[in-house]
Amino acid sequence: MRHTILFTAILLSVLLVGCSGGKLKVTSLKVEMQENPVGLNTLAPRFSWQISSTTPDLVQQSYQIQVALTEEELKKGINLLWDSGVVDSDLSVLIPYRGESLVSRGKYYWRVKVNSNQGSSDWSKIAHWSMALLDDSDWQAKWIGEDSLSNPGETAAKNTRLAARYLRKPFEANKGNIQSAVIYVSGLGSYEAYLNGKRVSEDVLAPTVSWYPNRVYYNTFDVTPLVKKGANLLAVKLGNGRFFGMRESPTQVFGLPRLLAQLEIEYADGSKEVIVSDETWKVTSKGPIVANNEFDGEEYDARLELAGWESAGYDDSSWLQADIMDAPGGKLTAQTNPNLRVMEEIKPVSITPLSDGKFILDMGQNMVGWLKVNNLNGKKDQPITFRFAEILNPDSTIYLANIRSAKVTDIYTPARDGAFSWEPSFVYHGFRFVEISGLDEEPALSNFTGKVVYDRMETTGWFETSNQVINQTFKNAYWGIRGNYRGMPTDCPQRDERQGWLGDRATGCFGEAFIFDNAHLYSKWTQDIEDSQSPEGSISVVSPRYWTIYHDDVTWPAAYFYAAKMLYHQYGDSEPIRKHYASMKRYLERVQEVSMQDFILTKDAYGDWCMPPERQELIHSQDPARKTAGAVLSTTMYYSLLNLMVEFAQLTGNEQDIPGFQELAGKIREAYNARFFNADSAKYDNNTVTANILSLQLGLVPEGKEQQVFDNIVQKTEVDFDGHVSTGVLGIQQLMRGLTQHGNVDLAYKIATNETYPSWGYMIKKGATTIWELWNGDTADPAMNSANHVMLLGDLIIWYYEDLAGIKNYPGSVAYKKLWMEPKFPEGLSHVKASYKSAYGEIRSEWSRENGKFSWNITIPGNSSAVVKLPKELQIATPDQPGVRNVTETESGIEIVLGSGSYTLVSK
Ligand code: RAM
Repeated sequence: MRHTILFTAILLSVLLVGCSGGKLKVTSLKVEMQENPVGLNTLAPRFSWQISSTTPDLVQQSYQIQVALTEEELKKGINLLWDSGVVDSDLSVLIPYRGESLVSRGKYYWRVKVNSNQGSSDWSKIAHWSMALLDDSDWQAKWIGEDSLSNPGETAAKNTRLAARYLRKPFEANKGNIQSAVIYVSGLGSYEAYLNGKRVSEDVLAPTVSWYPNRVYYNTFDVTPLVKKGANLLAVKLGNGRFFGMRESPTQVFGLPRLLAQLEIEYADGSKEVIVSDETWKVTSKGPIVANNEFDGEEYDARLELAGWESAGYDDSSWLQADIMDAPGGKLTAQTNPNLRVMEEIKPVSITPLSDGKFILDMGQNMVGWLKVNNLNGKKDQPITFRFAEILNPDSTIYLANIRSAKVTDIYTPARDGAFSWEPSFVYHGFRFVEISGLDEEPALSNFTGKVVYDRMETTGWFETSNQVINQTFKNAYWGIRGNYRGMPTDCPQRDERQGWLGDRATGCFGEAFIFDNAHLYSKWTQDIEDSQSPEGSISVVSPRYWTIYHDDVTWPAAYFYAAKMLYHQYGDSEPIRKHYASMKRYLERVQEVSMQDFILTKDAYGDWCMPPERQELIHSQDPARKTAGAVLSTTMYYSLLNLMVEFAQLTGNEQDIPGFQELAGKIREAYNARFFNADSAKYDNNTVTANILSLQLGLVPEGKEQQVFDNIVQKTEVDFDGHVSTGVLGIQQLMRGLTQHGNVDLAYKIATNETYPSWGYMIKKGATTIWELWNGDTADPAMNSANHVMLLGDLIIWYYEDLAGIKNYPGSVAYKKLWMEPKFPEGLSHVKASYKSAYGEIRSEWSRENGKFSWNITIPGNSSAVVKLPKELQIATPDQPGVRNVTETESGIEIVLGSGSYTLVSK
């Protein structure tokens, strides 16, 4: 064993970064987890902040929050709407407002002051937030649009086709000096709004998608700098988005695009003016965007440009009077998850001419967003066509077989000879390669920019090791995850699907949360799931239910519960659990009613989806020995949901439900083991790794049998699969952590670093820059081989962070208030460098183990702490430095309790 003393004499030295008395700072003020948010809809918004100092072991002892209507009052401490008083507490994350009632449109200022074991802070900087429109009666605007198909080729049938709508409204702002202007706006499917020719925000493809019959989101923007005294012009462009959806279907095509806008201006004297969407607006669909469809692409005819339409002074006399449209039906709701944005720009790496005059552009990376064209030479009336693909055929042409019916084609028709610049407004593509036709000369790389588009959110984590397969897998995951955020987590970004499939994210959402601040996205998605629930309690495995699929299965709907749990665990946000508790309970009861027989859950739809098949050309395995029975999957996962509900019931004051959940869970466990467990061989059912690992990790294995079950998992993996993964998307959710927790991190590491099929490393070997849908994505039937799906990541990212870096919540702790840091050291891995920006601040873990030397840099943010555990063979000397709270030496190793600060543990 590697226990052979690699580290003969290891000395711990705890180095404090900047030991001298550091001033206590309060930073990163957030309301509802956002800095200075605009348009909140909760009456008890929650405050968070971070504290730091250069002296270690910083702990908050009390806080005081104050809220006022103006900065001046707040500074003076007068007319406060809320003064929390000094509250003895070490909590600094998600503290709810408890002051006077908040009102529609209200703008509020707040500050916080803390007391700590290192003294008191000053008052923080002043931060603010504003409220949205809280009542339906606040709305005076009407839904408007152009209520007909009036252009050639337009259709709501099959592959839908429709031109963008352009709407405009001149207005005067003459009543005095403008104090403030706020716009509340929704445009379905997608809108772009302009005030006096300027975009009201950089957001794209707004508002966020929803199940429109139940809910419609609107956005709030402070547009004070854009409104001017005198003549003004409000203009909006409407695209189809998911409202006039991409394919004919009653759950995808809800109606023609429509706008709801209300601009509220307040003058210095307190008087108000409200500009609303109504029949006085003008509309046209005869503009340059002659078609837009997220699957099929955008067609832009520059000859139809409406120069200056978005500014005052444009002659719109030929435009139509806007039609009043029906309200889309759903509850008008202030959107609190950020919209999509262009989050990054990349440059292509090569251009290859083909013999037929076309060119192939290589972005060097499978990305999601669109292509912007810069100063490209075109010819009058000669369309230039862009087709988007993830992969090339061997002859260098683009491979479109895996895109199915999506046409993925943008077309630009120049109005004149010469250079033009352009980018689409209402579509996005998943692509690495672009085929360009219609050019007379070879373009330059500088003619193109890849715009990477996804929900605005912070990148919170980075991860690097001494192993290149792990590093590239992490990068592929990073690109795949963000490429599949579109106001909902999608399965894929390129083919004619792009839906919010639940199963793909059940465990993945947790791993993703280390890399991206996905709190808002997932809490919004849990609402989509409830909005898509059937009256009987069934959950649609695609939510929002643009594809309405109620199977009453368990493994896909489990994502609802797992995502809510993730939000609590990772961010300390218990709101989604509270909000959806009743809906989750309804679902569990429904499934019990229609699927449970003798305490076995019988219904399952997808099996252990996408396990590596016995033949490389297959999508799904046909070999019964590889497949895990549906009832095994449903029953183990249902059992885990009941256990989660026990936790959720505790958290939400629903203790009365607990005995019922526990009793049912007990009976299910018993029935499951009676039916599927062979006590002699310690094998579940047909002994697949998935059957055994789910039973083990979800807690169904009879006490005392765990080791034997685990041995079967190892045996099967090593002998039958030569140290390779054999699971689909279900087994993989527990595999890496399971192998590690039961003592075989080396096997987990082998799986993580394999380069032969099936493995993440194999995908990389075959040129993948994202994660594939299938382990055999290069050889399987193109009907289902997306090159950008994230579901096969399973618990890999969690394993990177928790087990390799040792960044993990202490049992019972949430949001990393207290960490459990016990990295594992697989043979062959010599260093790990990880960072994660938690709600308390940035956590870092960087260890290296080389030539018998061990060194570990740890950073713990202010107001949090960590229990660090290292094995005996590292022979850690008892540390005695500031910040070290406690040291316990046991038979197995050493346990050190650290307060905040930066530490280095080194061997000699
Ligand atoms: C495919 C989707 C998705 C998966 C379902 C079952 O069509 O791409 O990834 O969850 O099937």
